[in-house]
Amino acid sequence: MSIELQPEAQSAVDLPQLNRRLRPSAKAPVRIVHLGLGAFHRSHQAWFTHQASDAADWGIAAFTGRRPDAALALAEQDGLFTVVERADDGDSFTVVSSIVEAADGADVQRLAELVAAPATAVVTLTITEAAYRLGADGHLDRTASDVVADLAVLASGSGNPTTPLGRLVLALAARRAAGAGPLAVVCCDNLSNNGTVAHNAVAGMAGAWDAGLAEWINANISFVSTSVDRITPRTTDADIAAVQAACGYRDNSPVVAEPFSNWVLSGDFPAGRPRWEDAGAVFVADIEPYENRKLRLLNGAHSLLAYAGQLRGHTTVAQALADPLCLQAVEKFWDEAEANLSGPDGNAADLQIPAYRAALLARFSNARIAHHLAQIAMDGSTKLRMRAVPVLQAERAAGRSGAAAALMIAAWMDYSAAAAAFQDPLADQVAAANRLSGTERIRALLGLVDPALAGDAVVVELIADLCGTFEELAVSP
Ligand code: CS2
Repeated sequence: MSIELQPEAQSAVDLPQLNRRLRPSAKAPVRIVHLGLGAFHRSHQAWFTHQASDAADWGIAAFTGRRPDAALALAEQDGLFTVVERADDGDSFTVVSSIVEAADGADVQRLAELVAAPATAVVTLTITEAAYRLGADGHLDRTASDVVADLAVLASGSGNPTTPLGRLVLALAARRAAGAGPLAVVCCDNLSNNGTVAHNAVAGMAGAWDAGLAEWINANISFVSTSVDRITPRTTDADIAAVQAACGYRDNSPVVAEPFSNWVLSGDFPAGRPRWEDAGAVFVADIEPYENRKLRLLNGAHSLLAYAGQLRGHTTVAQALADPLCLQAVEKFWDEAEANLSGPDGNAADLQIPAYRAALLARFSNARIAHHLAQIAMDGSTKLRMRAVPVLQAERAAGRSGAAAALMIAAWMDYSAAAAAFQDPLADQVAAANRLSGTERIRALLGLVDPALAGDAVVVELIADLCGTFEELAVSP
């Protein structure tokens, strides 16, 4: 009797692992240091760098955030990994070789060594919106407990900082001491004016430690603003198995992304940069119109779907969008957002919003991308400040209610009280606010997102009325 082996069972044992022997590719010299080695970095900045015509000159040393796992896995493969571009009608696979060193973020000494190296020209960041530790005034919150702890470490001159900001500040101090000159810090997190935010956070942290370092940073470090875009869900075991089956090798770090990708950048690169434009990156003088379009239309709809969709019992973006109640809420929010967007040179038509909206509907509906709402729901108190608050404020200033933007905030509030696992930098304060009731609860929760709005009785009442809109089904655990 013969036994037929399943192809997966065979491949798990027999297939070779992806590495630079299996796929020979020279390691480019490190000229980019990245903080925040995760799926998005791999599908976006690493992918753009890999596609650049001068890729052979630009290697990335990527550091993880809290855990070393992603670096350990990637290091086993000499930095190689597969980008799976998942379209409605099938997958395509690219082995990306731009990451030449993957390191544990806790290895601050290596980080400092690389940032201080004269060859290093660019530091890119995907450290999450919340990691910039901005207070409601747009400046570094020096009272945040991890900021306080890192400042104490920096002041003592012994031990290692644990926040990405603290680590970067220490590394920049090493560059200053080495006399290695200017470089560009390129923020790739979804924040309005993200270059300014990164500047305020880094210079704020440096200044609280050493005024001379802050001055040196202001004079030598260019903070480039960017709008980054590529839907990239977390990699699953099924994705790993799919790569194995399709590519004939084992890859412990593949990343699945939509075919669409976009990168708009604005700012100086005093020590040079790769030709990212070869992969479609766009360099502009005024980034704000593009950034606001992306943050409010794409990310705003994402947050709305994350809270409304989960309250309605959905798990993924595509599922939530197929629910007419969620779709209607998104369309109404887009109408409000669109009314307050202005284009480059004040010409809103240049932003091609109708086409952008249609494209977003198509991208969100890609059911082959399982983009989990729970992943998007994280860190809502920070995200809503960029995604809902500016639209609500603009609508109020124009004499309208801003009800669609307010509904996003109301859905977040409902979700914060119902979610089995609520992840947020202000989770403790949110839990405390949720122990209050009625208007007091709404005001306290709103105060965590935007204190000024919490002082507006009309807005508080509007949000109180909107709470409960989506709570027809319980949040799935
Ligand atoms: C999402 C983004 O998780 C989130 O907050 O809105 O990660 C989004 O998928 C990307 O910005 C798309 O470019």
